[in-house]
Amino acid sequence: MLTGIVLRSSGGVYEVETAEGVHEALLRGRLKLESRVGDRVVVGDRVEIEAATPGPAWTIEHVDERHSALVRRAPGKAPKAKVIVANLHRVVVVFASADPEPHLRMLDRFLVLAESSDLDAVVVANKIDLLGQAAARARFHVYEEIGYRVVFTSAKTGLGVGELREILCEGISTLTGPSGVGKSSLLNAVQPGLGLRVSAVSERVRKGRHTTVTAELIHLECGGYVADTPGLREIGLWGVDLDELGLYFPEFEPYLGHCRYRNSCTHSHEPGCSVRAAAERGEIAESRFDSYLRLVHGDDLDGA
Ligand SMILES: Nc1nc2c(ncn2[C@@H]2O[C@H](COP(=O)(O)OP(=O)(O)OP(=O)(O)O)[C@@H](O)[C@H]2O)c(=O)[nH]1
Ligand SMILES: [Mg+2]
Ligand SMILES: [Zn+2]
Repeated sequence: MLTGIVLRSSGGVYEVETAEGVHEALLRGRLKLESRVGDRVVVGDRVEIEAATPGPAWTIEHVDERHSALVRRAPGKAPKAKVIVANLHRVVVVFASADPEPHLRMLDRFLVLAESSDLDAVVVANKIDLLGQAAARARFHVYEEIGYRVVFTSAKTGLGVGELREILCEGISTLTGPSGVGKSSLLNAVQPGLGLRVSAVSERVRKGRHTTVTAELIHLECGGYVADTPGLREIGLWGVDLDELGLYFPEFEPYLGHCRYRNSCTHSHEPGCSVRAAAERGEIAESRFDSYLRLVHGDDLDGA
């Protein structure tokens, strides 16, 4: 029996990194029947594998309980969870400063997803060679103001890549964000020689598909693990309750509990709402409050 971590999977075959190298393993029949949230075994899962006799194959005999997971709502009508990565420490949300234009409302949703999963979140503003430092900083300033670490990078010029590398060298991170923002390009810059596939934004519109198609976990030379994931066109939240949503906007924190309807205020229409008053005074950024309201009013929340 060997213990290891799942690096990637395709067609029911899992690549498991163990102290004795990487083995390909199949899921044991019994495990296939067990119900787990989302997929049975995903990238980042800690597993025990055993050599099947006879033959060179290995089987996954046991999957450890996950200490964390990045979970989104699976596309489709029926409410279903999809686990993107298990056992991670942080989410690195990558947006481009330009090409594609950053949709900050979507960034807010990624951040809510990270907060609700109790994961550290770092924002990366890539392609600053296209927009310039000053303009990119102005654009993402609100996130720095509310306490997120924002790293300005260019996979093309190498700017900020060292700073990103330092973050990724510790623990398990996941790069996530829309398609074409340069997630794979950044990882290729962080560790030259990785050779992850990248392709031009205009190309992919023509082909109508993403360049990275499945999540895979990369063990960096500096020690950390990082998952490259396919870009998401939309991000459906999973496991986020309406009455908890305010907790996932860190800048609301000083005002929560000061609303007239203290515990039941949804900060949308109630009189005497301390959060809305703060937004009206400009202490909470308009764009962020707007993102919040859209989540409250929308049908974006699962089970709502
Ligand atoms: N100018 C500029 N172009 C970049 C930068 N980073 C990436 N690109 C380009 O942007 C395009 C998309 O890059 P990818 O790395 O494939 O993007 P991705 O986020 O991995 O996309 P998916 O795998 O589809 O999710 C490629 O043409 C890259 O060369 C950058 O910092 N500056
Ligand atoms: Mg990619
Ligand atoms: Zn309120």
